[in-house]
Amino acid sequence: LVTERTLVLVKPDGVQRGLIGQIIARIEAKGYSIEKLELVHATAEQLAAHYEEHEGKPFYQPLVDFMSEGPLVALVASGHGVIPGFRSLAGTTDPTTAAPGTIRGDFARDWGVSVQKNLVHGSDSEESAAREIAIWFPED
Ligand code: DAT
Ligand code: MG
Repeated sequence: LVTERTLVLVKPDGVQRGLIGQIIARIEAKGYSIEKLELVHATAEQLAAHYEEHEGKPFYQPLVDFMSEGPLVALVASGHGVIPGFRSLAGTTDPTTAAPGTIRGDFARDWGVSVQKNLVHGSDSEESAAREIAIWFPED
């Protein structure tokens, strides 16, 4: 059994709405372990690195602005298949169509208004996870 690690962010909308506990509860209920966890106000450098794949897209600047509106929770979760597993818990990017039972499907409120306020981030590949963990937990 290979233990995988992923980088999860509870975005500023999730922190502001008091959803940290419910989101982490779902990660733990699935059987994943929390290895690292930090409440942090993201720096411009961290967000530029984290979202470098989206630089130049029309939603990039609003996204980075939103991500610096308030503190967020960065955490490393581990477990077999946790990278696709957490993205499955999160639901699709656009909360409008995120399935009921997913974090975005159950809790996101700004459907139809803002795709970016979708509560969580989860790494999309092993390469992304390694890169993103180094951004939020540089001592790792
Ligand atoms: P995900 O977070 O599901 O991996 P992504 O990596 O494609 O999605 O995009 C990163 C974030 O950017 C996403 O969580 C919300 C925002 N975003 C993506 N596509 C968008 C769009 N078309 N309009 C506005 N915001 C968008
Ligand atoms: Mg992504």
